[in-house]
Amino acid sequence: PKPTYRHDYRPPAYRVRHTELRFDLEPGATRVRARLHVERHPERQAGEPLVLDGEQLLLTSIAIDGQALAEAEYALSDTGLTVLRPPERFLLDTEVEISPRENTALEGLYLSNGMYCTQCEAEGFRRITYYPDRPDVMATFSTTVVGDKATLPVLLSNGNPVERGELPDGRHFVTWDDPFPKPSYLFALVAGDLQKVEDRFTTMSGRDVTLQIWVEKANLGKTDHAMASLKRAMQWDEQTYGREYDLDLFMIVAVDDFNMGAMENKGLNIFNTAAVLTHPHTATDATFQRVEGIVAHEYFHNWSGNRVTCRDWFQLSLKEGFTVFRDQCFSADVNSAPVKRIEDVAFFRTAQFAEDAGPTAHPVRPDHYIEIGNFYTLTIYEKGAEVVRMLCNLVGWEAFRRGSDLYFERFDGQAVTIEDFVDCMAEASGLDLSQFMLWYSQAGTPEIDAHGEYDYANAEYRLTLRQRTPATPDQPEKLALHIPIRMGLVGTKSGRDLALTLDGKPLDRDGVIHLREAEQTFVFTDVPEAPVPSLLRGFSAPVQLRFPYGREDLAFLLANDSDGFNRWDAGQRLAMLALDDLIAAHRNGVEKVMDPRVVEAFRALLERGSKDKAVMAEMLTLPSEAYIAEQQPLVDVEAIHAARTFVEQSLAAALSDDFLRLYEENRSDIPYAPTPEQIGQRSLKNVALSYLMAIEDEQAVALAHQQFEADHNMTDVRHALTLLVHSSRDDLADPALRAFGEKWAHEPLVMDQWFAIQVTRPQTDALERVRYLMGHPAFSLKNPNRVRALVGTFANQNRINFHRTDGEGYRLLTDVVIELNRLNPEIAARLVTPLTRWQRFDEPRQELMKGELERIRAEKLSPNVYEVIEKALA
Ligand code: B3K
Ligand code: ZN
Repeated sequence: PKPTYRHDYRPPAYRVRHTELRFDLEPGATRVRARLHVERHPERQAGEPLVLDGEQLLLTSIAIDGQALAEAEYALSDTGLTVLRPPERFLLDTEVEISPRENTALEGLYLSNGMYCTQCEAEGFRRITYYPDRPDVMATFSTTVVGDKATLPVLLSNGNPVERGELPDGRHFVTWDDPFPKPSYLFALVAGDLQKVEDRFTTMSGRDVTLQIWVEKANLGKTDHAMASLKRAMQWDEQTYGREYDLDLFMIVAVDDFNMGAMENKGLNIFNTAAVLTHPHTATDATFQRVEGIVAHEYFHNWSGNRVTCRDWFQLSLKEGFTVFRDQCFSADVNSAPVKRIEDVAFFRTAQFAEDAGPTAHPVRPDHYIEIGNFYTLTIYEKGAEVVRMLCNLVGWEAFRRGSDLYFERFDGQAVTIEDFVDCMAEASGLDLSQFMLWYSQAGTPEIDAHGEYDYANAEYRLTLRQRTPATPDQPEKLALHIPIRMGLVGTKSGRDLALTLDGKPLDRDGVIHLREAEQTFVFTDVPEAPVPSLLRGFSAPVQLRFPYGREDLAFLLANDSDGFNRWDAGQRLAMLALDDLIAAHRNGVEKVMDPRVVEAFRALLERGSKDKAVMAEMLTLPSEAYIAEQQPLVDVEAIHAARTFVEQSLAAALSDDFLRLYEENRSDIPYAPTPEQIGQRSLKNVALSYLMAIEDEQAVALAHQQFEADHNMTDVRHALTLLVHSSRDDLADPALRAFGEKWAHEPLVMDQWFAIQVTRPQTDALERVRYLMGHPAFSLKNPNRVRALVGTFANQNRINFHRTDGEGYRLLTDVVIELNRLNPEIAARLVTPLTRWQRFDEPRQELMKGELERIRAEKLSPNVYEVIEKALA
């Protein structure tokens, strides 16, 4: 497979004005007839060939303006069809045959549990018909779906239904018109035995929109939260961005087999059941919140993605970074804003930092790819969102909103670039954003080394910042970035933020300094008392910032920082210092001793309490093993696990009365609701229970058991079950697991949780369980949710067992990746990720991991897996 380069972009030679499709649905042989209204691009010469993409299609007829083409007039290959000398303007008719039943890659048209559905982004449409399958070709679509009326009573596509009728042989049809020009990646079709839940929304200009969520009958009771989230999102986008919905109908469909969370097809969003269905007894608080965020994300794409789309796939972050930023702000507004930020940053610093430091690191706007399906990454999505957030903070919300209005007005109906977006922001704010553009082209996580000095005699504080971005694959040298750093100086006497004067002027209200050079010193004057600096407040830039804080400084910030995010971060940094010592002790075989200052800081935190219980729960949560690993020069899996367990147990032993009180205070019998208050309360209670169970005394065991048996809601049941299953006592684990598994055998999404809980057990039998459960009737390698729950969870979240020194964890993952390379390359290429991070581990593990990567390389590989393996072994 050959790479595609960003610099090779050329506008298409031909445009498609209108696309007419007709599907005759049959599992093994679906007929697709396409009529494309084609015309030459005005800027391109006459007589150029028309290049259409097409894969795994059987062409049965082709004609131009009603005239069948002779064989010499076109050329067919594995990847497409070329019409050699087309006229200026013409109708192209093709007919192909495809097999949805054989489609296990879940790209294009496939069957999921008896229903037909599509996934076209990025390049799935070429598995449906011959087409210029690129986002800068935008056409209106008219789609007729024909199917068996008994088994496929519901036939859906984009836009509005305009005609329906009966056909011979028990078949029927519906025709859909989508009046908005769209690229092929936003096309969708769904057909099956589905039921709908309906609601309405009136837009700000008075359009009455019908909202429908389509599900299998058994899931009818699980759509309330998604529907409520959709209405909230529609209203939020009107109020916040002035964007309203543009069709009379908005549909969501839930499907079992889906590679991603969801897809923003125009007027017909298709969702993974895991990203849309909820019920208090089957879904946890985290799932409720995830559903809310994804429903909003896909809805927001209607403007940031659909009305204005990407010129080419290198611009993917144009729609994804902006839309993730929009959904993050939405979730922050309708829930606890500080907790949303803490959760997002904790995840980002673990997973995106790891991506940026590994062999698949790439810029927010890549320069080349082999398989675009491999670029739906944390860098494109989450780092892209951080870059948009920095833009918003740099220009201020008002200018950002003006820039956004300008962008949507100027480019409505077009396929554009990241420059087009940033130019609107520059124009609306009058700021020069040229240095800022480096955030889009440079890969890697910038590292900032900071140090400060207080000059008592002159009442000055000098802060020196040095930035450096490490080399990444094919980017050895990096330039200095424009990095906004929000900060404060907290007076050690007053415990308050001191007024900041920089260069004789008060620093702006937000307290942002701009680092633009490799090294810069900022001199703050009129600093009346010695301060502790609070840097990178709210995680104002996606960087790794180091400052030589002492433990007293961190305990002080944990207690006094006015920025909630940095209060949390101070606690994390404090825990990290203690963990570092314990990791060293473990490695050197020295007895571990708990740092009393950490215990005292936690005690003070527990005594102070907090209004926002969810924030409190976050503050009491230790950094994850994955985050700790990310902070180490070389990952010592056992030492990290031992150190973290030791800290948890030490805190539990020293503060068990406080945790017990916290648990009791936050118990509640009121009926479940996914409100921020209830969610915060449950998190805090469950954090307390985790600490209590860390020492597994009789009382803790009894509480966990009671909570499991009470069966009040899935959040509490799942948490209790996890603690029982992860405890050292199989007499607790086995019966609880059995009861849960039997009760939920008919609910695939709950069985996913049952799988995940077992395979994250720290006990040494975890790996054997994975192998055993792969034979469980509820498991299937063909369903991405099952694969993620069982194999993905094991490889990513059970670090001590996945990294077993006998290499069995690596072997297991490799076996699965090899199978999936044939069945579903997109999922295979994602699943292999942990093995690609081999550089981070000790020699023997490196050898084992590379050996497994070589075993994969020896297979006949899909482009997806090929690209990842080549990078990992480069
Ligand atoms: N745009 C889709 C991504 C689908 C890509 C699959 N290869 C989901 C989203 O970001 O909303
Ligand atoms: Zn998206």
